[in-house]
Amino acid sequence: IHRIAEIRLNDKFGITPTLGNQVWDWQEVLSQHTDPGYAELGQLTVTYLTDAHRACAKAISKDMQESGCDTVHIDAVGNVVGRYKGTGANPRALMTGSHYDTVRNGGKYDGRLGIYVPLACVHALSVQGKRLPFDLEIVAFAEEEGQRYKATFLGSGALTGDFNPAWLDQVDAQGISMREAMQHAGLCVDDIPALKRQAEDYLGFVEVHIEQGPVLNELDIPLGIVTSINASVRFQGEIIGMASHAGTTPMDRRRDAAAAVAELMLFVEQRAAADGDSVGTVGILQVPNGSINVVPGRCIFSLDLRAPRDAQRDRLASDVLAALQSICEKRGVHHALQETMRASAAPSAPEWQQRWEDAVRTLGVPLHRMPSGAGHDAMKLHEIMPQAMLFVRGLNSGISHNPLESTTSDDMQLATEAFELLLAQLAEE
Ligand code: HGY
Ligand code: MN
Ligand code: MN
Ligand code: MN
Repeated sequence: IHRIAEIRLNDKFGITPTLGNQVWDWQEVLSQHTDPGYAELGQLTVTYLTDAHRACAKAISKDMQESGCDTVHIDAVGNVVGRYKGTGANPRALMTGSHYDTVRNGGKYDGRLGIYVPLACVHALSVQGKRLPFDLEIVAFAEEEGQRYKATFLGSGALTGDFNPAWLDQVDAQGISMREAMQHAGLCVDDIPALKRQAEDYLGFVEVHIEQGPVLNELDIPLGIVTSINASVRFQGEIIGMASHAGTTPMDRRRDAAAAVAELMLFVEQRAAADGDSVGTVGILQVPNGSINVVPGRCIFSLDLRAPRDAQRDRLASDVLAALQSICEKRGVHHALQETMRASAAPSAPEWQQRWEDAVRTLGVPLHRMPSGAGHDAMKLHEIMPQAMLFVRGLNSGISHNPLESTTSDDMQLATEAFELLLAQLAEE
């Protein structure tokens, strides 16, 4: 751990040595809220607009209020928005934040770290009675993971004008529509279009996030500078074959839907690997009402394909879809496929990447630039304003989307110090 002597940035901002512990504590409290059925398993799952999700929104609102945010509100899609007013010298605000929903059986830090690191800085400024020349707007995005509904980046998308009204009619596994879930949560659907932010009102967007990979851990570097967020595309689909008797159907007479997906899965694995820096995942492979003695007649599956550049992603996707077509023809099965998300690569804005680099350099932390294989809210805000991200090292080889996801309060402290330095530098500009 690179211990850094306490730094006096200048007469305006001090570094508070306990911020890392405060971020740690906030996240521990927040991780107590989990969806029904997961608590007894000791698993963290907070999906869009469940009671646990609403409890998280309330907890984050309280933390924002207690940290000195001048205004805190929950917006029409469930984002929690806290604003720490500036002196008004600069009419444009700096936006920051990340998401508070999780994947099923996820980790405590994915998303949440990016809410609490900036909030710890607001708390330190507020305690010192300091004001920045610009407003700082912290957004806890309500939905990024697309778990309960296929509506990835819904929270940040609402701010960029990308909320898709068709999402309202999607139903979850219990048959509850998003519209009903919003009504149950007291959210007003009609107010969603007004959430769109105007680019001219903002300086930019910065996001702190755990790396969710092994690179910083292996380099033993606590912070990383994100150069670009990879392009991605996601599909949900199903293959329809013919259910038949497992004992009497000869192997050359089967229309096995699951075997077709399995063959596709192996194609995705070797085709993505062939690029070297693409990734392809079949994360969902389900035989609905499957039986041990029935050849699968249906198989539901997902595709998640990513690459550093849009064109590379598109080549990967077209090869995978061509393979799907030929596998289906060969096996006499059919497929239905729906694209559920597409996001372009989001390069960091040079001036914001530079600010993170200056902050990390001032901390004396070795500089490591790296792409993000994971998608982040920053790639949505990228569509309307300049953005850049800071990665925080994860333990356990940076494993994520897994309860083993973890980092240290020391590294949280360094991330908070880097954020304070970025704010201080911006305030000087
Ligand atoms: O899947 C992702 O990249 C992000 O964690 N939503
Ligand atoms: Mn995630
Ligand atoms: Mn995330
Ligand atoms: Mn029988």
